[in-house]
Amino acid sequence: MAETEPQSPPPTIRREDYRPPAFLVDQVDLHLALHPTATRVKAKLALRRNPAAAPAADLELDGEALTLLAARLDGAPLGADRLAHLPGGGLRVADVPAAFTLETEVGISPEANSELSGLYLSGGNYFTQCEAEGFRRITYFPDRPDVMARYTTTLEADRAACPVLLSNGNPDGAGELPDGRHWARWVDPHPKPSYLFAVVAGDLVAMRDRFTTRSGRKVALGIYVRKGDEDACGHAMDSLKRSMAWDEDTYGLEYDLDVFNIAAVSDFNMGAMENKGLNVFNTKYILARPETATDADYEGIETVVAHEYFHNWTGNRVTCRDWFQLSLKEGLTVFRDQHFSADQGSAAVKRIGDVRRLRAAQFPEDAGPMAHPVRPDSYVEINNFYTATVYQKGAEVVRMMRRLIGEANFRKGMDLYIARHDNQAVTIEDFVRAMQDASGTDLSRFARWYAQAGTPALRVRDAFDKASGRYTLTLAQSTPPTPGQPEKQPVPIPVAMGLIGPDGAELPGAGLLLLEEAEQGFTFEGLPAKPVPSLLRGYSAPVKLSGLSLEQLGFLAAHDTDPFVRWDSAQQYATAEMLRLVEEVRSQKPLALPEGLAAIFGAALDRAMEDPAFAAEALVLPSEDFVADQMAVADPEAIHAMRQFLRGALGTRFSPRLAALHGALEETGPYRIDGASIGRRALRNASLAYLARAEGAAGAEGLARAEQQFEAGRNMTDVLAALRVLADSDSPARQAALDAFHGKWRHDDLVLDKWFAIQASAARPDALEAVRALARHPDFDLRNPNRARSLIGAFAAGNPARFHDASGDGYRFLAEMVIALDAVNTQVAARLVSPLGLWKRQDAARGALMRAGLERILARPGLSKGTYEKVSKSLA
Ligand code: 0A1
Ligand code: ZN
Repeated sequence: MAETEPQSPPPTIRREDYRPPAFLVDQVDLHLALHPTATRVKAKLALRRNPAAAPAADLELDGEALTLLAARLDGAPLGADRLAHLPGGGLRVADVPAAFTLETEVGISPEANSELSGLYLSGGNYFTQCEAEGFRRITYFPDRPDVMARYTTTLEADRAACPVLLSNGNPDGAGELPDGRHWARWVDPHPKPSYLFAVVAGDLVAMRDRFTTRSGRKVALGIYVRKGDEDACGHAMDSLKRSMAWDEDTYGLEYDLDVFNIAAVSDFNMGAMENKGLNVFNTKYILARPETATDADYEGIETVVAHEYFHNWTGNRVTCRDWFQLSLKEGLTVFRDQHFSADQGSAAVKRIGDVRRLRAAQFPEDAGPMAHPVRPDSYVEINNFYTATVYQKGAEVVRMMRRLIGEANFRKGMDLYIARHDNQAVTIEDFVRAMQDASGTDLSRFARWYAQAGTPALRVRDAFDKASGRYTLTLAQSTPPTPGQPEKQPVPIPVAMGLIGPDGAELPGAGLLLLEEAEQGFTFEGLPAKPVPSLLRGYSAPVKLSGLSLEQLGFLAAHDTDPFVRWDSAQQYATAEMLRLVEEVRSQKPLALPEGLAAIFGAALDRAMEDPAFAAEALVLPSEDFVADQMAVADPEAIHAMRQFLRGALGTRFSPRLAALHGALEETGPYRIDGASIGRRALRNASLAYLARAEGAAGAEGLARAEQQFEAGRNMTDVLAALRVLADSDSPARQAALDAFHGKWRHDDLVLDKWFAIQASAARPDALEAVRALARHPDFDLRNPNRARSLIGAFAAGNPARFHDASGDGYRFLAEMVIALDAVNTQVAARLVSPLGLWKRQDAARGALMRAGLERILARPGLSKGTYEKVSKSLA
């Protein structure tokens, strides 16, 4: 047998190498005859040479996993002398005229498509996913976002198997065909990039509604799901209508087609996709019933439905010139969905959740081997750059810009951006320029936020001169080096702030400081006494603030008028105490509950009923990963022991009040998903979790309450919170509860995902064994991304104590799973690599074991380029 050829590494794509496309496509006429293993795709493209590009004699089209059946140029068949297959699957047509039509016919197999990119089957129905580069798996095409074309799509399929035939745009006829087949045509009047193309076909049913835009356009809304799920679309539909109204009210942006359809699919690589007029959603972000969906699920649906809808303007009408500009649509659209959700309920609680997610996902990315700017400079596999940095940090950058130029100017800037660039594929510079021109503010330095990776550290010092009443705040910034960027420049950091007097009253002087240099002093005159500075109100910049004393943090936690700073100061206070306790665990000292922390916790309980949603956030201790991120060398065992100790000690100390809250907040009425009800359930379940960890009788009472709450089964939020408490305990009721849950929900995929995830993230000593057994469970399916993530992702990213087991078994498990998955679905495989990449944070022994896991993956012959990129960069 021949030796395997040594593989040459896949090429790196660089932003600086961008060249305009040699050919443009004005019109695309597609005809898809759907068949599970032999779908035929006919494409007729009206092409012309791009006057803005260097002239080329040959046309090169992207293609992947296509079988070419026929090709014609201006009606004449193209022979082998004019056609060449390119490495990777593309097609070259030699010697083409300045303008022409190209017709191709290809064969594809949706059934063989486990990658879930291009046209694939899920539960017998057809779906497409074309972002970023999936359209080339459907037909030969210049598959890049700066080629915008008008599409008509005709679908043909067996009527019994596929009564529903959907594509982008407006419907334009349908009819019968011989042999039980039928057809439908869709016309999309708006030019679009190929990544927004979509087809959905199969045996689906629709929940329907209507929306009239403010200029009077009547839009037919449809959410397509599998039979039996029609009753679970109400929240998604309601979220959609609220999103449509919000975008009109907030940005004057109206919907632009006669239909807006959403189709839900159980096999999907991401959350959802904004295809023009036909969004495709992971069922996780559509289906919700009180018995099956948690409050977090309801919130996720609202956010993701809004996000995809908002893309219609920020992404679809104005799109990206190339994939380096991804944050142009994603950062802006995340900012818009965050703003929308904040407007639907408590803005402060929403902001706290968003910042928590930023710190949990983006900060580690920015400090790890994959760190990249919001606008990356290079990539190997673009699918690896749908990251927390591009999405969440990108949204923070837009938010900062809005704070700098003001709300009214930001709105003007949005209007200008859309007026200038409607139906264009543009760059981040174009967006910043619109904001600059509309506001008259020079944003050239601010643009560094898009170019520089790494989380800036912001350090504060202060001084007070009693005699003159002058108070000086000195702010200093520095950004750590990241791969490929050893030196960093200062970035403009907007610091929203206030001053709090010793009596807790807000003093004059609140406002916005702009730190533009490495270090700057800001003075405040005429103060009667030394104030405590309240900094980064509303989290005005995505930076790590330090320099306040424990005393100042405790004071802000109690007195600040800004709810975000109140919450964050308590978190920072807890973090400092937790870091101290970790050292005590390491030197085997007995641990004691820090009284300052107990006081903050007690005060949060005292005020809990004023704002239960806020209180629920305030009661949660910083996560184990967050604490690890603050250490030079993490110690997962010690961190876990410390945090478990604290949870138990707080539960014990406050058990009467926790029990009282749990009792008082019991719901008797119907399930409601308004912010107030969600907040009360969150507070009640946070109380339960502490109570169940208390020592002695209180803890036993907590577990008994959990059992009762599990059995009462009023809604999935309460059931799951109770099950989580039991799954994390040694209660004899634990296994029975897990079994009962499985027995009841084994036929509901989304609920079963929760059952897998709860066990994978339970920090019991036997967790990995349980996870390995679950990977062999008949209900486990590596091919389903939600299921794979619920087990593997929940363990590797959500169970630090067990993933980092000193034996290295957790790392070995993840490496095995990534290897198995890479043969099935490379996108999901590559995403799951991330936890192994953070080996620099661990001690030398763990670091070596983590690297061994990465090396094992890398040694695998035939590894995909996406997984290769993640693993090789993680080892560098
Ligand atoms: N644009 C979508 C995200 C998305 C990206 C890639 C996908 O397939 C590989 C699917 C969805 C969004 O931001 O929601
Ligand atoms: Zn998006």
